[in-house]
Amino acid sequence: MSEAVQAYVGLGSNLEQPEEQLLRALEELSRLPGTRLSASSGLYRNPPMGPVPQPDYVNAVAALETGLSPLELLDGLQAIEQAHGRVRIERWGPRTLDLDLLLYAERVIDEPRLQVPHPGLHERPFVLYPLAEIAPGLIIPGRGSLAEWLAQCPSSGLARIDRHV
Ligand code: 5RY
Ligand code: CA
Ligand code: CA
Repeated sequence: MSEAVQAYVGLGSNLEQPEEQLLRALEELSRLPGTRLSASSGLYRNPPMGPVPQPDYVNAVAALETGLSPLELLDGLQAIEQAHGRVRIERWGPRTLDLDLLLYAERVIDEPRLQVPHPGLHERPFVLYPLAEIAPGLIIPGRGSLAEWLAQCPSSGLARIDRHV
């Protein structure tokens, strides 16, 4: 796997035992073809952002080393979401599992199916804080350093969940 690259995936859930959804998803990410889980952040409980009233979320970020192309990886993420029984009732509504391809190597991708870096990444505390745990020195292609965005982003409402393991 000499052409393997580093990719970052955001995980979120606010239905049907969110913590368990995320722990299972981390294991499934590590089993994608040609892919290794190189790091994962802690789990953070936090209030929903956006226009839809819904339960609190649990969010985390995973670092993958993968030989999959961006669209192959996206297919893999969507297959895992489906396996978690994700159903779309409304845009930005509650979900059993959401997996977002946040970053893929240093690539900037702007296609109908896939935008990388993820368009919301740099302004969402539930992405920035867990990402900073596993990749503090990261540069977000086209947007600058993670540290600078983090400094402008209040951590209010984010509670790291103790994993009694
Ligand atoms: C804003 C709008 C829509 C932020 C804004 C979305 C999650 C968003 C969420 C999640 C938490 C959504 C997308 N301004 N809230 N809201 N975690 N996803 N905490 O994963 F994120 S819908
Ligand atoms: Ca999302
Ligand atoms: Ca998504």
